Amino acid sequence: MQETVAHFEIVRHRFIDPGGTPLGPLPVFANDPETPKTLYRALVRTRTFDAKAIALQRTGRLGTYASSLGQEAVSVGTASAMRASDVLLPSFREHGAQLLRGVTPLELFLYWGGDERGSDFAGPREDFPICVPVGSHAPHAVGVALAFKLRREPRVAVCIFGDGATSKGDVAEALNIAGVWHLPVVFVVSNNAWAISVPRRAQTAAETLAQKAVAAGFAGEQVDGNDVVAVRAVVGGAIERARAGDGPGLVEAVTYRLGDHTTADDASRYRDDAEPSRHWPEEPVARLRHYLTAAGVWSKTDEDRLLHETAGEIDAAAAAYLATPPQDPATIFDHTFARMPTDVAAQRDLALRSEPQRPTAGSAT
Ligand SMILES: Cc1ncc(C[n+]2csc(CCOP(=O)(O)OP(=O)(O)O)c2C)c(N)n1
Ligand SMILES: [Mg+2]
Repeated sequence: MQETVAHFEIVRHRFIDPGGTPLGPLPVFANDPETPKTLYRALVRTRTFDAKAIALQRTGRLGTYASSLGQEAVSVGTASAMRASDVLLPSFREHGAQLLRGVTPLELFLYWGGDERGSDFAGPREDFPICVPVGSHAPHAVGVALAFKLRREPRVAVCIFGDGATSKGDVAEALNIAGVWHLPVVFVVSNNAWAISVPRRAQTAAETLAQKAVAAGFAGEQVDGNDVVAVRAVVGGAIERARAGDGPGLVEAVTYRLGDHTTADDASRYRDDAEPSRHWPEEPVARLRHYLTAAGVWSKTDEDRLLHETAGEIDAAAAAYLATPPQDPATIFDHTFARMPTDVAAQRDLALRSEPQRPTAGSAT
């Protein structure tokens, strides 16, 4: 005798096609055109920040930087679905989420310029700093969610990481215990098809990354990660279920990394240039602009004004960053050890004898 003891299926959600055409009724929040317009402004602001960061790095004025080109909708859709009191745990490509949460462009420039004061956010004080060690913030998200549960606070921890991170033990363990403890945490996988030079198909034999949640005992679903309306709706649904006590959720946002992995990478060495060209027509910014234009709520004047204002804001932040005196190099040494080991003390002396400088090339993420 045999019987099927478990079933699962993974659904992919999409509301607006790559040409900007709605595929059916949109989520209720999109009824008021101000909401998609706000999402659009956030997408453009993110892309503008990104371009400026790359320009600064290319001219030796920023450290290594991880571009979010093409992935802005994952960040913006996710952050727009959160309450201010929720906690974001980003990896290193979620500039759009951080900016929408109230981290300033100046703080982000400082961080990517190697100045840790950039992680001391004036706005979202409880959001976590950028996490470069891949997937290592997933267990932290579980800890945050456990605290919320123990304190009976109606808050949700939202953790974003990449497709590559889903192969890490940290992520598998985090998903597992989040399921066991039924915690208010939502994991968003920004599946951009690559983990540096490792393609998605070499990352796991699983058909989807969303089904990794099924193994941990909770729901996983996919969303078109270049459709910001869909990301907001689907991640928002998972967040509100978590807030209501229904346990964790996982959303695999299927997107594409249009740029290099970081400014320290040259993707043409391992990726056929034809591949990003194929994905450009699906990118999220033009998609939403086409939707807004066709809906008659966005004009060329609106677009010109937005580009002008956003460039002004980001240029001013870049100027403020460049005008910020570098942190005293002694601070690197002074806050790590209660009692300074002698070899570190010698390094400290050496560092203090050289002129403080902005990094021209940071270490690769
Ligand atoms: C623990 C750890 N191992 C290796 C690295 C080097 N590294 C940086 S990003 C990356 C790939 C991450 O891929 P993915 O999770 O898909 O995120 P993406 O970069 O595509 O956004 C690797 C291996 C790291 N930062 N941390
Ligand atoms: Mg990736």
